[in-house]
This record gives sequence, C-alpha cells and structure tokens, in this order.
Amino acid sequence: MTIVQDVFAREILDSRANPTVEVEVALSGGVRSRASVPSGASTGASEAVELRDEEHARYGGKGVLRAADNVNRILRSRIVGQEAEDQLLIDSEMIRADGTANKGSLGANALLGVSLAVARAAASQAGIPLYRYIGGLRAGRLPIPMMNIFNGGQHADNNVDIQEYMIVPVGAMSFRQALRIGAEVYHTLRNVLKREGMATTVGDEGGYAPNLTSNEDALRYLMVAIDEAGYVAGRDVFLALDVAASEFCENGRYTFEGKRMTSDMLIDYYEELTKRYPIISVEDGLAEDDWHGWQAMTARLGGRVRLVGDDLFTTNPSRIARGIRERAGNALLVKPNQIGTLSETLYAIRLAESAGYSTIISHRSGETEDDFIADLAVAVSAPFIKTGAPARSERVAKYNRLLRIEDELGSMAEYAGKSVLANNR
Ligand code: 2PG
Ligand code: MG
Repeated sequence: MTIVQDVFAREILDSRANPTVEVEVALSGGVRSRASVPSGASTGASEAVELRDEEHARYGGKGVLRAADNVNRILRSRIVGQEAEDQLLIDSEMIRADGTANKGSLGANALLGVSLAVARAAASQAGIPLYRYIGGLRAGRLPIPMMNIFNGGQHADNNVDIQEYMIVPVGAMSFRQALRIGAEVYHTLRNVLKREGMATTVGDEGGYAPNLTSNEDALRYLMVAIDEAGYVAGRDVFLALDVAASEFCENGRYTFEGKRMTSDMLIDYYEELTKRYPIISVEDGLAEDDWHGWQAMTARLGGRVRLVGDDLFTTNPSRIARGIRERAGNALLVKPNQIGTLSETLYAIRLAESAGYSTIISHRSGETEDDFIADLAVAVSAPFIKTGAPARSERVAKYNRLLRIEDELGSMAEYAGKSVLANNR
C-alpha cells in the first residue's frame, strides 16, 4: 500500500504567458511526481470552471493563486493519508470537497492538477509506465496524430474563421512515420506560403496563420504542401477541421466569411468541402447549443465524416449521453480539464465508446510541457490524438512521448492507422 504523504500546488506559466496550476505529490514509498494543467481560448460554456484570481493588477486577473491555495489548504488535507492507487476514491473525495456541479468552488484546475499528479505518482511507485498503469495490458496502440498546421479563429490574429486545419497521416505504418510525414508537410507548407508571399508567423498551436481570401484557401495550400512533400492526399494523409463554430454564432445565426448563415447553410458548405477534399473529421461544425443543427448535420454527413463534439460535449458525461440519445455527433473530443478529474475523463471515454463514438484525446491551446495526454491516448487505445503542429515544445512534448512509448512497446506496438478508417471510427 502506498500512501499520499504530501500534496503541493504552485503557480507556473503556460505557453501563452498565462499562469496555470502545477501540483506535486509525494508518496510514502519515496516517489515524487508532478502534473500541470492546460487552458483553452475557445472554451465551451459547459466546461468545468477554471478558477482565476480576477485580480486585475496581477497577470491581468489570470493568476491562479486561489486555485493553488485550494489545493494546499483544502484538498491536501483530504488527500494526504489516502491510498495513491485508489484514483476513484481520491477523485470523488475532491468532487465532494468542491461540492458544485461545475467545480466552481475549488476550481477544476485545482482538482485536475491533483488528479493527474496522483496517477503519475502511483504509476511511478508501481514501476510501470503511466499508459500501462491507466490502461493495463490492453494498452498497446499508438494514436493517429491530427496535426494542426494552419491556425485561425481565436488562436491567431488573422482573418480566417475556421480555427484549425489539421493533417492526419492515416496511411503511415507507425507513429514515428506519421510524425515524420507531419513535420515534412509542415516545412513544405512554409515554403508554399513564402512563395505565395504570405506570412509564415505561427498561431498559438504552432500552425501558420496568414490572412486568406477564403477559408477554403487554407485547404488548397495544404493539398499543395502534401503533394510537394511527396505524399498523396487521400491515401497517405487526410485532412481534419476544427471549425469552433460557437465562436462565431450569435442568436442561432453564424457569421462566416462576412455572411450571416443558418446551420443548414453551413452543413451545405461542409458537404461541399468534404466532397472536394479528403476530410475525415469536422469538429464543432456547429455551435455548442445548436442541438437541432447537430442532429441534421449528423443525419447528413455522419455516415462518412467524424463529427466531433468539443464545445458540444465538453467531456461531460451528461452532455455526451444527450448526444447519443439525440444522435448529435459521432465522435468525442477528450479534454481532461473540461471535466476536472482523471476518473471522470475515463468515464466520458467509456460512455462515448459504448455508443460507437470515435475518440480524440486533445491538448488545449494554452499548454505546458506536461505530456500526460500522450499516455492517456495509449492507455485507452484512442484512435486519434490532436496536440498541435509538430513544432513548439509544448506541442512536441506529447508527440515525443509517443515516440518513446512506441519504442518501449517494440514489436508489440500497433499504429491505429488505416484500420481506423476502415471501420469509420
Ligand atoms: C479546441 C482547442 C484545442 P482551445 O478548440 O479544440 O485545439 O482549443 O484549447 O482554445 O479550446
Ligand atoms: Mg475544438
């Protein structure tokens, strides 16, 4: 039995120079581990609460000293003395201590930091890798990376409405090869944009972010880059979008490319795009409260495209259950900080899987060097992971961790690859 001996939280910085929570956990066996918490820009209204100090003179109100204090003064006393392997008990203890439905009193950032640090410490004490600790013997499959190499929306200061344009090397034979393809296409895209006289500065997730005359232009550039890098779009590499449509929806109307649009008009637009380009998934194509629109979109496109709920589901079991019931969406974006504990994240994944939904483990636009989600993706055999461009260390940390896991698994490593496309998950 390994007992939690100490828990300590501090304020550190994330990749956007904003404060975030880091938690250290010490176990009776002598192990010390830490974990840190990411933060979104295009956040869903139903996400668990990220507690900020709101003290304007300090970090523009974004300090997290209150959340850290909640760990050090309230959660610590509940967790110290517990068995480290009892993740479910520790997580429920914290949920009880918070006492709200959205973790608004202590902060999901406080709870998640502890939850992840405890899991990592318990794995380390047991002497097994984190993916094995969480996933058991079943963990052996490497996810397909969805690499966001063109940024728009809230993640960039350009005029592009769609937030993320991702390349998805489904046709690779291994994760290592997938990452290589991603990096080569990323470099080639830079050359293509330069040649066209466009800016090659990058957005929050490491993708390029020039101004464009239309959203579709980004897809054209990606196709050229894939080709010039020596790969075949629709065979080696597919495309994925995160539209993040909640960001440009008001009173049930969408403002897209300067026009006011209904959800039906946007669905028509996606239908056209998915006919012309090898797009395998569209995330948040409609707004988080447009359930009717999502039903219509799923009925029309769900048979051939993954319709991924991020703001729609917010990794929240009750929203996922509603989606399953109402046939809204067919894939789940998984962000642990949207719900606030590891146990609830795993439950959300199980629920989605039970309904045949595909799962994509995801970073946030504000990240740290913590690579927990790489292990999580392997632990649950998620078909996909999205963690930004293959550039910028806070993104690459996750991809590099997957390279190490692939090496460690050796001949037992399986790359999700083409089998995923074949069964449409
Ligand atoms: C998203 C994410 C991550 P954010 O919308 O999927 O790419 O962005 O963290 O800003 O919500
Ligand atoms: Mg999203």
